[in-house]
Amino acid sequence: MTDTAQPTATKTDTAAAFKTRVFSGIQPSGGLTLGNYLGALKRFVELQERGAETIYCIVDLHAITVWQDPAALRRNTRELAAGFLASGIDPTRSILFNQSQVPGHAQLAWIFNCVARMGWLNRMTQFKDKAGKNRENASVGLFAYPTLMAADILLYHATHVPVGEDQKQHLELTRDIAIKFNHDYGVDWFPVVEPVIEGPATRVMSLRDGTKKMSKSDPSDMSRINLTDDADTIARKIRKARTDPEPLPETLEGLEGRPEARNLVNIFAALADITPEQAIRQVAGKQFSEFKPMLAELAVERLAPISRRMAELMEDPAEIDRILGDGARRADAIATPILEKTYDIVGMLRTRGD
Ligand code: ATP
Ligand code: LTN
Repeated sequence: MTDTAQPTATKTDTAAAFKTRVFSGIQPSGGLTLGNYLGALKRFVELQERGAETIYCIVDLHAITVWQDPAALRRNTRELAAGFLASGIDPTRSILFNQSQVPGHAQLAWIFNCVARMGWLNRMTQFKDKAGKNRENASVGLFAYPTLMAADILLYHATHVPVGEDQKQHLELTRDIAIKFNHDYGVDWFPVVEPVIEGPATRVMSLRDGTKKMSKSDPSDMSRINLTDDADTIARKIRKARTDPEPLPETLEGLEGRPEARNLVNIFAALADITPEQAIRQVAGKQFSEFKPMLAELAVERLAPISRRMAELMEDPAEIDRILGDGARRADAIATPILEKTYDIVGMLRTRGD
């Protein structure tokens, strides 16, 4: 794979005209959860290890669609960078940076605000969930969140986007924006992206309610495992996780209608790097009183080195800043020609000559 994404576009074969390039983002809006790790970070590392060209972004502009205290935002941005690095992202093989350091994201988002339709954004379930009952009081940014996300991806002509299940609708919108832009301007410019939503943990559920996503913004800390939780806290949260009174079934079909049990089995599978089928075979017939300590031990074994490494990295914020700065420069070098060409397609006059 090379580091250019200039399409050799032919009208007939768009997919083949673009090289594989992976892009994904995470918001620095609080601590990382086990959901973020299994649904996103762990997958990001796997793609890096497979040798794909990988670009990972800390989406600070997305974070401010809801209020963020400035000092906390700065700290969370560095802590999230530490989370990426501690999980195995190698800043020499992947590009790691924070979104606001590459101005093209906001610039392309504006163009996409003029491509996307109000009706499309009105259907976004994340907006409805996050805005809650009082929509009049939601920020305009929260409504336009998906156009900025489309810009993140298309600014690099990314072709593959690993995310958790909850982001599927936003990726469909990204495809719609690319298609409409190409159609409106009569070009074959933006690729139609492929969502990469794979593995046993695309939707890790809350430990308190197996029908709700594990979320960093859930008011109950007992609902989630944070990457920074210590061993005792992880064990206590798993011990107290909601379950049902039945022992674990022999087959995956037996988890039907048992969302909490299914969630714990899926988490076990993802942490152990096995399939849910293999996981259920290992734990079939066990009571939760036996399975939960097994799961807790595995979770501590997998997460403790990550949280230890995060703490070490946080002791040297200057090094984190250096890595993000270097990543931003490399990202910008890919983004700028794509943005310039996009402005040209749209008809923006460029006369500064610099
Ligand atoms: P919030 O829960 O506050 O909305 P979030 O953690 O969903 O925040 P992000 O930080 O932007 O939002 O998510 C980063 C990545 O983690 C995305 O790819 C998202 O799909 C994934 N992710 C988040 N929660 C889960 C989960 N419970 N299970 C699997 N993947 C998840
Ligand atoms: N909306 C995503 C975060 C995000 C993202 C992206 C993910 C912002 N831009 C581009 C993939 C590609 C979320 O998880 N809440």
